[in-house]
Amino acid sequence: MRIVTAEVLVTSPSRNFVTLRLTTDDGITGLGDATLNGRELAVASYLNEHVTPLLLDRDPHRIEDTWQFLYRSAYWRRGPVTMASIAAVDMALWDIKGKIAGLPVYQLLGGASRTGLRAYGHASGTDMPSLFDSIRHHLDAGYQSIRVQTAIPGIKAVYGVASQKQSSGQRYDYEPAGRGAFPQEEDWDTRAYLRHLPKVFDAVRNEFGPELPLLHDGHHRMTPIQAAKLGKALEPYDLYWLEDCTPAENQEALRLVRQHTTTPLAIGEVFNTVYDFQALIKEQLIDYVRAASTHFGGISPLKKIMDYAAQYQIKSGFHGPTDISPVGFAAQLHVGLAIHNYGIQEFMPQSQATNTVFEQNMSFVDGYLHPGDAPGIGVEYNDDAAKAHPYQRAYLPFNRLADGTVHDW
Ligand code: KDG
Ligand code: MG
Repeated sequence: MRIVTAEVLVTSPSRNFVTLRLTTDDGITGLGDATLNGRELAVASYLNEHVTPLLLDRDPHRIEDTWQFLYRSAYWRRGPVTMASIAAVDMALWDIKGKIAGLPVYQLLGGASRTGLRAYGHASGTDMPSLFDSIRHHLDAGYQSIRVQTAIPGIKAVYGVASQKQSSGQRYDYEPAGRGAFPQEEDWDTRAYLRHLPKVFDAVRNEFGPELPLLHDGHHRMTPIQAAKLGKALEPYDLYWLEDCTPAENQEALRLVRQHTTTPLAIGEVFNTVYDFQALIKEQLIDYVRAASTHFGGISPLKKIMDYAAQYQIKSGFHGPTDISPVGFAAQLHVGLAIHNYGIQEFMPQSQATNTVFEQNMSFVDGYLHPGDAPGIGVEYNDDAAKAHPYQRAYLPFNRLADGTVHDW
């Protein structure tokens, strides 16, 4: 068996997606997600110019060999563009292998370790009543774990607060990347955030009681000592996790944070290789691995990092915003179903237009996700629907402090 075509498909149903489709000489197709929010065409170009020509005539069964060949033969290793490209190839090959075997990918990874995958949803509000409404809305929709993001007095728009207006005047809904020629500028004040957030969690616990698992995303904005202070301040509210409390590239920061707080820590949505997690796992500086199949080199390395993490009782919390396409999302559901050390899955539903382009088998019932039992990854690409949505330039926002300094977004 050999690969005869390799197509890079770019579509923008309500946001941009890059998908790789491989076809074998038997006519079996495999899909992989290569979406890198705000830098989509760099990955499309990397795939088109440097990867797809190498895939033709290769045996699609050789997933590990193809992964190692693409990783090592590039010489210039790692980085989000390279690893999203390799991820797409890896996923597409697992999809093909599953279709050949007539089995969903989770069966090839060892079979199901559970019946469903607990998911958390994104509640947010500009004030306490709207936040409570949003939490109730998520509970009514079946979510049994809730991420809480809130507006901060004095700050115009904050990551994750759906009802706020972006600087463009549009609602800051699920997708933070704004279509347009230039990234939108937002404002930020960490001291105001640190003063406000514990009050919000205090109110949420009083309203919803001690049982409900609550999560929060700090989105890389604190210094280590600020993150330590926040972790300590939130301890009475028993968070499931505090995510991305500091910028992820300074991994030593987590040592300092860990010395000061027992609030569980999750990090790694911007990591792209197992090496980024090496020290964090070995030194038990985190509790949850936030990698996403799409930005981490695919299904194969995601399974490997979770097997490594299992030795240290560290669990999964794979990144699942809408910039992980339905293909990448389903791919990591297969991993989550198979591994023993599953924790929780972030779930942000896609738009109707996206769900028309990507035909899926996934289900979400009573707060639990399942990738379905279709052979392979379980997602098909509707070319006709995709063609109606050409690429549109879009950028993630950036932050400036009151004195004009650029800050982590
Ligand atoms: O493209 C950026 C998003 O993936 C990111 O802002 C989402 O932090 C995020 C999350 O936890 O979902
Ligand atoms: Mg995050």
